[in-house]
Amino acid sequence: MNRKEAMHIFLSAGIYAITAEKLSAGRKNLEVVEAMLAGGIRFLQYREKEKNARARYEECLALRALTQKYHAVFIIDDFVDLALAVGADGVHIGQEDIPPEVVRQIVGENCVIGLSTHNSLQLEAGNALASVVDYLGVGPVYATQTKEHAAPVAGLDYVRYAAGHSKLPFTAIGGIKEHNIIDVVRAGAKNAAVVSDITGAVDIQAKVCTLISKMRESTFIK
Ligand code: TZP
Ligand code: MG
Repeated sequence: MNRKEAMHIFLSAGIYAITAEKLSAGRKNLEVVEAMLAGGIRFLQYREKEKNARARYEECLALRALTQKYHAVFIIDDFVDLALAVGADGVHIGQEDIPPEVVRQIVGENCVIGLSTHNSLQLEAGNALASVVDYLGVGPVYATQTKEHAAPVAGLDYVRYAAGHSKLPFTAIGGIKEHNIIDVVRAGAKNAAVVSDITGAVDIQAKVCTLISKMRESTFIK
């Protein structure tokens, strides 16, 4: 799909799911992603820092085919070469990765670029890149065990700041779970990225359905 269509899905998806095989109760990414898609996930990030490049490539080829079947957006965390190699829809980069302008030169115009931000300064720098970057990550909203060396908790205050100041659509991330997602929406997030609450769920499909409906519900009552 093209970049515009992918970002349309970002805006309507509500939940942005991210893989974490280590936090998937012994299940493989492929099985976990099948359940995510069956539950209604349409925006997915492959985040796998510890496997070797060949293993990531093989896995992403299978995930690309699967996400295509569901017409879901497929984003790769960190690895621009991997995103190009498997024909992913986009790439997600952090503050310490290759600069977004350079990533744009590499991937071309038809590829989504997401950029993580952790504070208002980084958000303003993201605003200055609004013609290069498609969406921002905003967090960590709450403490998380999922990301090693995560930035200090930025809290709901940072979500409120992003809701008021971001020129780009954004996803809130970090410690977001079924019990607190309503607070994140009330702080102004229209998209929430969830890792361990989904990958660790006994019934992933049911968890995804619950998160999506809570997201929709709370958007209405806001
Ligand atoms: N970036 C900021 S927090 C985070 C990432 C990748 C991990 C969020 O994981 P969880 O399990 O939803 O707290
Ligand atoms: Mg990264």
